[in-house]
Amino acid sequence: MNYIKRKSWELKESFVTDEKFFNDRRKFLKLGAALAVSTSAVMELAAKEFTPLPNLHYTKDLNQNNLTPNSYEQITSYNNFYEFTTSKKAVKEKAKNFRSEPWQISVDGLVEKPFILDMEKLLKKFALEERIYRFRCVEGWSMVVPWIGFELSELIKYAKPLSNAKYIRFETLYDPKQFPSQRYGLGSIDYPYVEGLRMDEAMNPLAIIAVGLYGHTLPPQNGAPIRLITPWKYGFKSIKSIVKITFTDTMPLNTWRKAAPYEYGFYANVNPDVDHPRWSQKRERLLGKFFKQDTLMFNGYEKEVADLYKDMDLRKEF
Ligand SMILES: Nc1nc2c(c(=O)[nH]1)N[C@H]1C(S)=C(S)[C@@H](COP(=O)(O)O)O[C@H]1N2
Ligand SMILES: [Mo]
Repeated sequence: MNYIKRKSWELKESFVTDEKFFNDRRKFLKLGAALAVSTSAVMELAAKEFTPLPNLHYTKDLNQNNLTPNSYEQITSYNNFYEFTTSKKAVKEKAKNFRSEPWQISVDGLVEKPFILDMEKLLKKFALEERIYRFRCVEGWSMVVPWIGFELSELIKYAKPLSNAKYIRFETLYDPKQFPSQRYGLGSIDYPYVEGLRMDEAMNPLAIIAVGLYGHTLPPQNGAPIRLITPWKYGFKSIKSIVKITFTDTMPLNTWRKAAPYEYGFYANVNPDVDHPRWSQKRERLLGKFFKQDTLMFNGYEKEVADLYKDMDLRKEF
């Protein structure tokens, strides 16, 4: 681990989060002197948050949209992963012993030949790149994440789907031993978690298979070891911990649509003009910000994806 980073992390842990100590200005200044650094330098160091050192090789995103990523801490401490718990702040702790190694993904359905992909092999087969994307949960919060992954279209080409394959269906691991909600039937959804895309959506260059964030392999709470990311759609489309990919000619019944069809559709495109039946989708709270910001059509990716839906009534097919 990088020395400076570790030092800042330790400072944060041992001193600054200790409010009593922090508030005792005299002691604090004495400490500053002892360390032979100014108070502001201590505070600046302390303000830096933990980010793991990269363990993946990847090409950097040029970040032409000039997005400012949320911190690693924010992205990995506030999660939706119902298999562990419905409490966003508790996922990280409940998921910490998740075994995502070894991991296999079966690819089947309307393909030339079904096959099984080893996670290790997959990481060698596809060149990784960083994608800094906006991410908008249907609940009204959002973040900016530097994902590491590869285009879903690459995987599709590799899988050689038949011409009658119109949709792609994804399934999360079913393992009640590891996922408490699968054991106890919690979260008011069916398991395994299922998602799907129309083939032309799946082929869009924005759709990626993510295997990391901040240059490091995905932590369990964010869907280790492999998940989908479709940044123009609400977060629930971005299915985690995938073990099965099926090419099909019928629209997959995705988990949230199955649970509440009047509230969640198949497309789930981010759309500030189509409210959720129980709340407005016009605005969102970016993690770490106090004031809400406007939600953008297709989450700011209109130029890239609007064409996919030009003949659709987005109110009916939400
Ligand atoms: N298997 C599975 N995938 C899932 C979920 C889930 O509960 N289970 N939650 C979804 C929802 S609602 C959101 S907002 C995102 C959250 O991703 P994050 O925790 O990485 O922010 O994951 C999506 N993928
Ligand atoms: Mo979500």
